[in-house]
Order: sequence, then C-alpha cells, then structure tokens
Amino acid sequence: MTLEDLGWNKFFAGEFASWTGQGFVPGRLIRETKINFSALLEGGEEIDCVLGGKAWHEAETDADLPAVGDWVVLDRGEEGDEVVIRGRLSRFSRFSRKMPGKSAQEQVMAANVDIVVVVTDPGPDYSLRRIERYLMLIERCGARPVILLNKADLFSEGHCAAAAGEVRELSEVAGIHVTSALESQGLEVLQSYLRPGVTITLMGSSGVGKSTLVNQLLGGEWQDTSEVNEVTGRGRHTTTHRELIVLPEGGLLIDNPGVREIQMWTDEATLRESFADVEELATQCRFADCKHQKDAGCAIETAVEGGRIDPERYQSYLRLEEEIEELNRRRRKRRMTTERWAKRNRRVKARNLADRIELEKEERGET
Ligand SMILES: Nc1nc2c(ncn2[C@@H]2O[C@H](COP(=O)(O)OP(=O)(O)OP(=O)(O)O)[C@@H](O)[C@H]2O)c(=O)[nH]1
Ligand SMILES: [Mg+2]
Ligand SMILES: [Zn+2]
Repeated sequence: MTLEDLGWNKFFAGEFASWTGQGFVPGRLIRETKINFSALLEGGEEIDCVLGGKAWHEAETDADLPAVGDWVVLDRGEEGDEVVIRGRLSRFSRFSRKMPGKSAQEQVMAANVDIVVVVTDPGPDYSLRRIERYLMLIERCGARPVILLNKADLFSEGHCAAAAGEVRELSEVAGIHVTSALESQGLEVLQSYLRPGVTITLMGSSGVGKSTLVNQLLGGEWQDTSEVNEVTGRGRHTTTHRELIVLPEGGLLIDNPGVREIQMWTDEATLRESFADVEELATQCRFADCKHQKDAGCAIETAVEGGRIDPERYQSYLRLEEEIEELNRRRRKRRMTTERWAKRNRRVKARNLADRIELEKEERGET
C-alpha cells in the first residue's frame, strides 16, 4: 500500500515538506475514539497515536483539530513510546456540520474527501428538506455530491423513479442513484466513483444502509466493530465510530455513524459578512454609540421603517453580538481545558524531575 493509495498527492507532499528531516512520517487518520486516534502509514501499517500538546494548542477551534481523513505528521519516538501527532497538514476539503446542540460552531465530520455520498431511502427517511441541507453543506465542502435512494427492493420502481426525479429538481450536478444494498443492485455506480486515492464519505440517518453498502463493496467480508442493537431486537448493527476503510481494488470509504442533526455551521466572519450592509448603515447613525433601538437619528431604524431592511433581519442583527459571544464562549472553554492540561503536564514533569533527583541521590548512596 503506497501513500498514493491512501490519497497522498503533490498537495500533501508540499505541505509535509516543512516537516521533513526531523524523523517524522506522514499518516492518514482512519479512526478517532475518545482516547486516541488510529492512522495508516505507508505500507499499510496501522498504528494508534495521540495528539501532541503543541498541536492541541495551535488548534484555535475544534474544527482545527485532527479528524478522520486528515493527514498528520507522526513522531514515532523511541521503541515503545506512544506515537504522537505533531501537526496536521492543510486540508483540500472538509465536510462539516453545525455542532449538535446550541453552539453554531463547525464540526468536521470528514477531512480531505472527494465525494460525499448521502444515503437515504424513498420511504420513511426521505426528506427533501434534509437532502437540500446536505447538498448545501456539500457545496460548501467543495466535494462532489451523490445521493443514493437505497432499499429500492422495498418500493415499486415507479415510486423510486418519482423520488429520484424530485431530488433531481434540487440539484443539477449531483449524482442521483437508486440502489439496494441488500440485493447488490446499483452498487456498480458507487464502484464507478471509486479510484485509487479517491476518498468517499457516506452520510445519512441511522439505518439507511451505509454500513451494508460498505460491506457489499468489500465483498461482504468487512466485520463492523459495532454491537447488535438490543433495543430494537432486530439485531441491527449500529455504527458507533467513524472509520476510513481502504478498498482492495482501490479507493477509500468513510463509514459514519447515523446523523440525527444536520444543520449549517457558521463562524464570526461569516455571521458579520451576512450583515455587512446593516453594519455599513450603522456608520451613518447620528450617535457613534447608537444601540439602534429607538435612538434618535438611527439610520438602521429609518431603513427598517422605509422598508429597505426586513424587520426580521433587523431583529437578527440586534442578536448578532449575542450570537458571536456564544460562538466565542465555546472557544474560551476550549482554551481553559488546554490550560488545565498544560498545568497537569507541568505537574507530571515536575514529579518526573523529583523522581529523577531522588533516583540520582539513591545512586550516589545519599539515601
Ligand atoms: N430491504 C433492505 N434493507 C437494507 C438495505 N440496505 C440495508 N438494509 C438493512 O437496513 C438495516 C440497517 O443497515 P445499516 O447498514 O446497518 O445502516 P447504517 O446506515 O449503517 O446505520 P447506522 O450505522 O446506525 O448509521 C440492516 O438491517 C440492513 O440489512 C436495502 O437495500 N434493502
Ligand atoms: Mg452503520
Ligand atoms: Zn443606529
């Protein structure tokens, strides 16, 4: 297995150039758990690794942290040492969503992907609004969009074709295919997208057949590491970890756990940009400290009254600073964790130093 088989190219080689000569090797992250990462190296060796303190520090937001699909700089250290991620190479693309919950911040679900395949069905999971949201996120990611209407065996041909037609209305560029993972129908279309070094990530709700598709493409040999779902009693295997799989015939697939919430993410710059015209008006208010709420000579309120600015948009603008504050709160929270970590690391170092002094004393026979 060459680096190219794993998706390596000139872009990453250029990114890695500044790291050479220090004994580091590049690796592609294939798995992430709560405690560590797994990476694939040239030759196909799989190793576990942890994030280095400096790399952690340099990440300003969660989205900067390494994610599955990322190329990282690995320090193997001495024999028996923990392998440490020293840095993350820039991404050519990333598929993100809004972090679940209140924060509007970005969560990277897969890095360096060429194609995002959204799996759904023409039945219970089918939602044009959700598909539309996925398409917007994929457009932002820069990857090629593909929509699969899976489980075709459960529906009439006419029904499947009608659903595919509706999805086609949403996008002219997306690849739209009707498949049945169970009956290996239409899988050749997925195969046609797969080439050595091409990375495809599979997204969609739980139970739509993402893992079944992966398994079929692997010739039914893939052992999913998930547990059987005891609750439904249907013996369903629910994927619990995001995982990048290298296909024997070339190409890379990322299988994801089912997604419940798929929303647009945003950041301060994007938020401010979307209100650039209102901010411009604010410079024309009579008072520099205008709160734009019943203040005399407020240019924004005048514009709202004159129908030049939508009242709802005006309300969102008033909440803008609050929202930005919310975005930054999360950032600060991350920083605090970092500092706590640093403190703990210093304590560990201090303890090691104390141990060493103690040991040296012992060796000199002073104790
Ligand atoms: N009838 C039919 N059943 C399918 C098809 N594809 C998958 N299934 C079944 O749907 C169930 C869920 O499939 P999975 O592949 O585990 O779904 P998933 O998308 O990986 O789900 P999560 O891992 O929870 O996100 C399994 O019982 C599959 O056998 C299909 O094309 N037709
Ligand atoms: Mg799965
Ligand atoms: Zn004003």
